[in-house]
Amino acid sequence: MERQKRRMKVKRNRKISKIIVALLIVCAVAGTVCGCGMFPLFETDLEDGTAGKDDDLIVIGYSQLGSESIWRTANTASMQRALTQENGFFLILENGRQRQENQIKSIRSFISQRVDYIVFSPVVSTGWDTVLQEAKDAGIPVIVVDRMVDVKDDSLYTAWVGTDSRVEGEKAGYWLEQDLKKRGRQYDDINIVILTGTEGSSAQMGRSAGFAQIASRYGNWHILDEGCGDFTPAKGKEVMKEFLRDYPDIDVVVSQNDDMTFGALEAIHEAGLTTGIRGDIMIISFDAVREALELVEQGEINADIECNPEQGEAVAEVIRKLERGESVEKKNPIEEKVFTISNVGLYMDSRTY
Ligand code: GYE
Repeated sequence: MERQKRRMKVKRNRKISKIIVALLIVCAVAGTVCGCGMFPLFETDLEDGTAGKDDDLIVIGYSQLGSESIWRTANTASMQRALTQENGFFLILENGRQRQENQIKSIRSFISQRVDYIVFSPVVSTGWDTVLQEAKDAGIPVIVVDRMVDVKDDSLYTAWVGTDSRVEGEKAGYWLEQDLKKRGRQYDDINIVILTGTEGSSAQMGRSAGFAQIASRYGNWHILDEGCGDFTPAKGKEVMKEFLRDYPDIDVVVSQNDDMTFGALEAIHEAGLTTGIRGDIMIISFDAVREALELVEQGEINADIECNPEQGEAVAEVIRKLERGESVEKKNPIEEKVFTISNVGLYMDSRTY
């Protein structure tokens, strides 16, 4: 009922805006005729004077946090593939360019446009309570995608679709534990450095906490340092260079996404060192984008912990259920694997990103 009332309002507003547009077009044409063109003419569906064909589409305001990594590009593409007009959606996509204030502005704009749903991938976990309360007060359901929010009242969002970063961090620790045992190095001193993602993001906090939980069991695992590579290749290379300058005996690099790994590999090779299953330094990475899996296949990266960006269809399904008045799970985690040289070949042909 709530959505119907809101949609009636949207229809009325659309009619008002179309009348204004009509007047502007008349002025523009008049202006053009008298040689003082006011506005560039733009497409509109005034011909039949009724609301556009998109009236039956579910209007989605989607704030994507940025375009910082290959993973992010795949995540955005997944959402665009699922939330199409053919599938019954009208998608308004805004790029937050990795800044929370941009995302908050977008969410407020979606509220003023009275969209049917707000979908967003929060660049960091905290600082969303106020704007999500505004969305709730406007009666607009919010679906959190990819990363998680840390809010006082979790009724501020209807559902979350994403990946469990803490489990991903634990998987990295378990893999290292098993691999050291296989190599007969479980009692050796193991020097580890960690390239972390965007500070305060659930992906960074989850992966750090998950790996730390396993590492804390082993007194012979020494985490020498952590540095923020902000999920980008450039920053990853910069931080890795500092690590190589400060620590001559690094055994393992844990890099919280493949983009930072690509930068770190450049720095390691420029220092005359090698990586992977036969290298000087072991590499554990996250995301499992195709380019990185090719390096796993070549033995350059020891293990890649998958973080599946294909979340669009799951988000569309949650919205369809809500539209049918059905209940939805609060948390909707996406299935993920760990890739190593022993299994990666089975999956290369089916990778979509
Ligand atoms: O690992 C990284 C992206 O939020 C899980 O963000 C995502 C992370 C992903 O920049 O590549």
